[in-house]
Amino acid sequence: MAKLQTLGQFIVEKQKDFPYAKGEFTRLISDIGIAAKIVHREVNKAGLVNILGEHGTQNTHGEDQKKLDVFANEQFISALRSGGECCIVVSEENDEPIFIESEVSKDAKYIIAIDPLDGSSNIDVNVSVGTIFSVYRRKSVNGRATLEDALQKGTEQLAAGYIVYGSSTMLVYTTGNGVNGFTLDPSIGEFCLSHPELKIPSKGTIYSINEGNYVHFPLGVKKYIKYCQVEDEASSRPYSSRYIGSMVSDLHRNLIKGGIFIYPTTSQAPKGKLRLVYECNPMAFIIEQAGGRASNGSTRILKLDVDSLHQRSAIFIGSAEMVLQAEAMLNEFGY
Ligand code: P6P
Repeated sequence: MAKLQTLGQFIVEKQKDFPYAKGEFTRLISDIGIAAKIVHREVNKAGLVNILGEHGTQNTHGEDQKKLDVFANEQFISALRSGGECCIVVSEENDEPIFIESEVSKDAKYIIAIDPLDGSSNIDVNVSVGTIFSVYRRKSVNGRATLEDALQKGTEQLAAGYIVYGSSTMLVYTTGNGVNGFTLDPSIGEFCLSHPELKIPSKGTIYSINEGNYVHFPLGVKKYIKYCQVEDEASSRPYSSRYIGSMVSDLHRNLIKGGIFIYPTTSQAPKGKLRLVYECNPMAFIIEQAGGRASNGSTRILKLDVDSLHQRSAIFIGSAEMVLQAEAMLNEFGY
């Protein structure tokens, strides 16, 4: 029986790997872990506590009943605010950055970009959802942190991770020294190391894309989808099509089994749908650290300029050989 190692024990042991240790990162990740446990609790009883779907219902205090993604957003922001290490939160749920200026956060150096509950439209039908987060260090040196601190390229990330609220709740993260996965043991309320040094297979037999948009895809994407469907025993094709509609769940499966996830530009979404800052960049950092590849079809995701908080990007991400194949077909037939 392997020795049980909690997330907290792991971070302390690995603190030497984190350039700005001194416990700051330990505090950040443990704050995120606490919020994740609270969200886990609500996600897992969502159908019972009237926390589903639309606004309009009232709780006992006459307040609007929170949609689960709003609830999750509040939990992460509250944990980061009280933790004192975070000076800006960029959230999918908030148009503007949240500047944290409190006594406890006066020396805070970190920016967190977060999608608090990605895929939340799935929650009402009991399909797994996730949280995605990125950690940056502020570049401005004194006074109030600035918007520019929140508009850093993906290569500047100090850490990135996701929580997937599925058949079990897992936290997977990287600080640039590989990827490690922790499974929540609700009986002790701890994330425990369950998937050390995760590596994505260099090729797989799963492709994940919403083929309902086929008519709107660029020709290169159409050609790649047909490539996946051709019978060719030597390359284990046709591949399997697996698409949950929840990025964290699709990417977590492909990280473990191998595969490619694609959300390309379409005629209706000419810049793509997924958001660069709190979806594409963190997932690209994690997948690259696991030995995979992530691009917008031509440019490495982590190298893309970040011009606005909620900008969108196309994304081709997963097993390196599969992403390279897709990029080659985009290059030949058009983006
Ligand atoms: P579509 C969920 O809404 C999300 O942001 C990602 O989690 C998911 O991969 C994608 O959108 C699904 O989008 O257009 O295929 O429903």
